[in-house]
Amino acid sequence: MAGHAHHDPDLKTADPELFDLIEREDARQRDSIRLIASENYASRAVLEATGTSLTNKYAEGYPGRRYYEGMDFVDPIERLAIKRAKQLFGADHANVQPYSGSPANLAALLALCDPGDTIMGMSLPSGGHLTHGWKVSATGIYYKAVQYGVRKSDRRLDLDQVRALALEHRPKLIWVGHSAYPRTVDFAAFAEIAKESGAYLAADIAHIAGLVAGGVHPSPVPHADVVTTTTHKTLRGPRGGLILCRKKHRKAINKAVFPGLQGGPHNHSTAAKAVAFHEAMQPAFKTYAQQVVTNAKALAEQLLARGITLVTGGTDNHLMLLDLTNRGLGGRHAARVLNDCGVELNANSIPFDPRTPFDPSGLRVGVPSITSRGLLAEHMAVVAGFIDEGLKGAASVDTDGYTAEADFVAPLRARVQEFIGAFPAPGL
Ligand code: DSN
Repeated sequence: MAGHAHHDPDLKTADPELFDLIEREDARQRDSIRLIASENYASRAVLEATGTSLTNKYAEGYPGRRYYEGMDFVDPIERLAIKRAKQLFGADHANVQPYSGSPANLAALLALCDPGDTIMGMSLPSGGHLTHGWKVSATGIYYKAVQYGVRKSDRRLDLDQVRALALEHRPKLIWVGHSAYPRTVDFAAFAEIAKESGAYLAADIAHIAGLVAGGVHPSPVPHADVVTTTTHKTLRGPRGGLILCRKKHRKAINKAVFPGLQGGPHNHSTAAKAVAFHEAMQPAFKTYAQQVVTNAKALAEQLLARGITLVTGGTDNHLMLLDLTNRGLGGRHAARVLNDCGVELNANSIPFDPRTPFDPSGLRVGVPSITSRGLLAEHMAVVAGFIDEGLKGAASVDTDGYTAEADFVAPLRARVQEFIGAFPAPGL
């Protein structure tokens, strides 16, 4: 005799309100040109792995040394994820448990530094990340953070400044990495500076992990003590984090992630990370990574041809920063108008920005998502045209009085939707 009748309806039946919101988000992602540089479309296989029974299981500890029973399948899953991450990036060790990029970065600091130590990182307004020591982040509160930036003349990383600051402040650890920098990073040069100043080198490749995995951006793995990343940006995996490190830091990194910072790992994410690492080892992913860089260059050219200013004049990676100063537009207003037109991107500070971080002078544009939908270089003229039209629309209306009812919005949105609708969105 079975126990209680087990009422287990599907989501649509159990929670129609929530189901409807998710359906509408699916449609929004299908119908817009998604240009947020840190986003992507995960594959159906990745999404499937995240929605499994693995979410039911606690697994504090590491494979073979857990604090819970029932590890028959969770251990092999985590071992597989670790093996694939090491193989994909050619690393000595991988910790696949970080919940996301910020916890991964905090774990790297916990492993290699003591509270109050001096650390160095690229400043947020120059294109760095909060967790590289920005003042409102735990990494800027618990550590003495020295921040480097970009050169005024060309808005590129100033390695002379990095070296001078490192020799002056003798940080325990130097971060290299960015979330809004459109150029290739010279990890070997950073490693030289770290060595000269007696610092550990930590590389945060969250934005470019897929480019590194696909061989179109140099890898920091041979140069850095620790490499952190998210798994959901150019790498196209589930939301999550990953730490790679040299053998000698393995124990410290593992201890920092658990029990230092986190409790039970999210096994459903671990499994989905394993799927993504497997996908990233296929020849098709190399083609994808190459296409990302090709598309970014093509889009940059098309934007420049329309008189749009790009910080550093172009891009080497998956993203570009538009400087709206000469269009007399604020980033926030421009981003809002473009979003209403079906072109999703984010307002972003530009180096030496005269405006505030909440309403900065720039827009950040990335091509990982549209490349996942199969757009090629030849399509970038259309995308640039939509951006240009949206910006002209934004400039034609009063910022305060603007609503999505403005005349130009609906027709442009319809054309955007028709264009992007021809490219199937993975996973949806
Ligand atoms: N939020 C990410 C980005 O958009 O770049 C960085 O953490």
